[in-house]
Amino acid sequence: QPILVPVLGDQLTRTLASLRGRTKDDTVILIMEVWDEATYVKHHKQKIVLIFSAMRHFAKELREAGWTVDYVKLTDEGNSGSFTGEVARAVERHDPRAIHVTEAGEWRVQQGIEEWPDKFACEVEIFPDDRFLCPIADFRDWAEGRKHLTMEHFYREMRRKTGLLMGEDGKPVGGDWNYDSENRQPPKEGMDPPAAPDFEPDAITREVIELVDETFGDHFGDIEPFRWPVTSDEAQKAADAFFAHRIEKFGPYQDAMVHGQDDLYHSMLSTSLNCGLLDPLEMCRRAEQAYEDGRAPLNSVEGFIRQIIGWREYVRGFYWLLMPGLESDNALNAQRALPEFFWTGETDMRCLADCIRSTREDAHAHHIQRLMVLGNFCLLAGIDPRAVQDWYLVVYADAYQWVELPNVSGMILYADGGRLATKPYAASGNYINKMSDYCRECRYSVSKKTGEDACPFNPLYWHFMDRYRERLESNHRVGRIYATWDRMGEDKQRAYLDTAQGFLDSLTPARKGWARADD
Ligand code: FAD
Ligand code: DLZ
Ligand code: SF4
Repeated sequence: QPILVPVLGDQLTRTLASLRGRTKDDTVILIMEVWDEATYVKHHKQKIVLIFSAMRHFAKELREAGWTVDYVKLTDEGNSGSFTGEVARAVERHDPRAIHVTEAGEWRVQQGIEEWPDKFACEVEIFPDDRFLCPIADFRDWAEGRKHLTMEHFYREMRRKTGLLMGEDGKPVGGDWNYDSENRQPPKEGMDPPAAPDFEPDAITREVIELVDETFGDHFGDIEPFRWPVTSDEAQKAADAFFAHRIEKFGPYQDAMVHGQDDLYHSMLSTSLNCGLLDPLEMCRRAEQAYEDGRAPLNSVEGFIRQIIGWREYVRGFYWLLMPGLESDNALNAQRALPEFFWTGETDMRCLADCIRSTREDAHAHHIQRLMVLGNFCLLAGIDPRAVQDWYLVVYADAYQWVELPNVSGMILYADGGRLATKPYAASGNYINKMSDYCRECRYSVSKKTGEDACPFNPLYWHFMDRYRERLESNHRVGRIYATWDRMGEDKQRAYLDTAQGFLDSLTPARKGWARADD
């Protein structure tokens, strides 16, 4: 009797906890394309292509290395459509003595796995996912008794724990923990970052593209050109290119936005990290090496490492700490429907239109686009958190709920009541103008505050501040802004509020069925 090892679509790692230590002659690895996962939201077509193709390539590599892989295709006869259903069928086929599975990344899936010991007669062992550097229990311990879950404090512990950028004396290399103040440069005129590599679809990917096009043709997003890495070799090549050509300027231009340029100096590694093709700690060590070799400055390298052992680990711990409540949190009681233009890109707001274009074309937008353009809009306009969560989960190829939800509910919407961020990241058009070239050719004027031609972010900002005065005035990081508001006088305030209200009333709500078949 073999041991059955189900491997989920974001567990495509040879050293996965449940695979480590297994021997080829008594193991059956089960990989399943299932309807439920492909449709619990209507994922961007490229996200499904990426995951199915990466799963098929992973199975091929394992077989070539001598493993027994039971691979269930979406269209296989009898496919039950769910993980539990497919494990049940595999138990019938293989009569295993035990099931070994690594815990799921997402709460929804983990709930299902936790029922397996009752459902199946054989032993079920659930392994912690140690591709993450901070075990869920350690995050809980860290969080216990803390009023504020400040990422920076967590990050410093992770630096100490991993030894990354730490001197012999236990102090951070360079003397500071954080070089963020050096990492906020606006884009330079004529900036021309070396392009991130594209990966041509091979026969396996082409077959998946056809399948997805036929089966999920009504899902959001362009299916081609498809350029994501789908094997660990390709992902390593993407990483090589980043560490050779782009990490140097990663830090300074991390927050910059340029119309039509989607990658800039970003690593473009999240899709590979999240489905298991790359190891996060190894990526951080490579960044550290680039600093030690003098190929990249400390602010870039520290910035990159902080995103991974800081933010990435932090949001994952935060997710497991606060689920399932986090999904329904709505501290600001935001109720507005998502505008239709989030799906069509048809808006005169040039910044939003460009971010949505990149999202549609590549299933990607970089961090500051997600945060300060798309996210800031949703915050200011008071969009219902559930609709925003669904959108982010659908549209990005790197989106899994464990990383999407804390970013959406905590970082952009303040829907968690301020447990992740100490203040809402609300900004007027001025921020976008400073950090991008969007405003120059926009139909709206970023310098106008009220009236038809005013950049909508300007009146929306004050509309938001006014709406939440009672809650925000006592926040020491925002409260002072109300003195400015009060100095404006009633007429000006009225003009702001009326312009914002007029704009909000003009928004067309998204039609049903974009994010979920049954919404
Ligand atoms: P880089 O800019 O090169 O950063 C390096 C790595 O750091 C990323 O690959 C990622 O693994 C990690 N990282 C950076 N910022 C974050 C963050 N805030 N949270 C977690 N990890 C981070 N990232 C996802 O992987 N999946 C998501 O579903 C996702 N949803 C987001 C939603 C919102 C509202 C916001 C504001 C951010 C979201 N992010 C998400 C974080 C971030 O935008 C992406 O990780 C990043 O844009 C991916 O591109 P990159 O690999 O070039 O990142
Ligand atoms: C996102 C996704 C999709 C679209 N399809 C599958 C699938 O058919 N089979 C699978 O194993 N995984 C898929 N995934 C990724 C899973 O949703 C992911 O593994 C879980 O969310 C982890 O909790
Ligand atoms: Fe965006 Fe306003 Fe600038 Fe237009 S003017 S690009 S809407 S910030």
